[in-house]
Amino acid sequence: MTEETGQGQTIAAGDDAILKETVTRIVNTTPVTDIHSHLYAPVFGDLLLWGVDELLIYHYLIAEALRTDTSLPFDDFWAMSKEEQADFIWQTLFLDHTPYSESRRGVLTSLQRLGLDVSSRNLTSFRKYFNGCNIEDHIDTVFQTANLQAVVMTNDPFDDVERPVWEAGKAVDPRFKAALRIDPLLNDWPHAMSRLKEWGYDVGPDVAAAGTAAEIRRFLSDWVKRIDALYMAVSLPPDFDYPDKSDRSAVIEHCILPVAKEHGIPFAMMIGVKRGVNPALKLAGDGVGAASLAPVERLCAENPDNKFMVTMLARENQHALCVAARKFRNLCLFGCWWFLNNPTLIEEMTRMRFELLGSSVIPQHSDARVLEQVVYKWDHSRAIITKVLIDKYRDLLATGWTLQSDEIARDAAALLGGNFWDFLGRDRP
Ligand code: FIX
Ligand code: ZN
Repeated sequence: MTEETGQGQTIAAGDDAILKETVTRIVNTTPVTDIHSHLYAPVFGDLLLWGVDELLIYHYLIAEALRTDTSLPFDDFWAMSKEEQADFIWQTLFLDHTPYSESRRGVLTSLQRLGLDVSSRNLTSFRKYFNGCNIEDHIDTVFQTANLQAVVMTNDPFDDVERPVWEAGKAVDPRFKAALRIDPLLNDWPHAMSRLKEWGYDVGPDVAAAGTAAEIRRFLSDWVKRIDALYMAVSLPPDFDYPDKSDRSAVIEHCILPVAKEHGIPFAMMIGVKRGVNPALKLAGDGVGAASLAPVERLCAENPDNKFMVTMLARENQHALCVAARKFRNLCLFGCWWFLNNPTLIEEMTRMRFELLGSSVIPQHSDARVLEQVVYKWDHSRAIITKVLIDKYRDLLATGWTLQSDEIARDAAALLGGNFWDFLGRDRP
């Protein structure tokens, strides 16, 4: 039985059609904060990737195309122009074979939701549409279509194209938020050391030496402030351990943890990527491996005043990660990362997370590298979150509990962004 109250509509057991309609409407109309992407604000120029050719040469699709047409040597693919690569991928993955893999379906969802007729199979007409777009207006269209409120970039001070834009102090479109990405600092100290020296930081080979650690902290603090970083982030291999005798552990202990604590920002760890399993595939050549939860547990236990965000790449790690999140309130679990961003695995992970953590999780991020990808990534994930929520609410109603539609709206707002802002201790936008 349903009725209107001060908290919206009351939904009880048996109101299945109303439950489905209400959850679907609310999840679809709740704006998202996308907490991890590789998108850039327009001020970064060519770093902002967009358009159908970029969609087609997404590294997820490169991996699929080069295993589907095995006659093309990798080097010949890399020698092609961007447009030639896109032509090859379109022909191989969409015309010569049926495009039902998640990444291929994703291209079609994005094009369709932007108003293009994918049944035409006419790449030339898709190119024409994008050639006619003004980027500023197009960003508005994409944000509206995806119902996206804000997107967090991946900002790398070691990137020679990106760094000067920040150093020039140019204004950044406020919908694009910053995250300080520091992989070289943690995964390749000798290289990072030479760069830091170049930029005027007095560092040496021994990270734990007081002077060097202080200078690394100064570098981190300078960048956190310069870009107003919402968090500091790193991707880590499956054999990540902490503490150990590595430079990485020393940087975490002496530099990252104190700086993160001082600025009140989380340290985000993305664990389980094996970089360059097949180097011939370049950006498409990374793999996955199961990791240990022990370093995450130790970091959370030993540093209760630090905040940690964690996502893991291996399916095998998902259950233990949920359990760890139950133990540590300073641990925020997020997203279905990369090879997990497929409907089967998103659904499995979302169910498990809702069952173990209720609404205290960030179920998804897009990891979009190309602007229009946010449309499909959020369309596909919203549908799964909706489906799982309906099931969980239905089970709840079976106990005799009743639900207010405002409570469903509260849950959706938390899951699609609110939890992130709350964890940061910042106001929701
Ligand atoms: O390290 C990361 O942030 C990864 O997401 C990327 O390196 C990866 O290439 C990617 O795009 C995955 O979706
Ligand atoms: Zn990423």
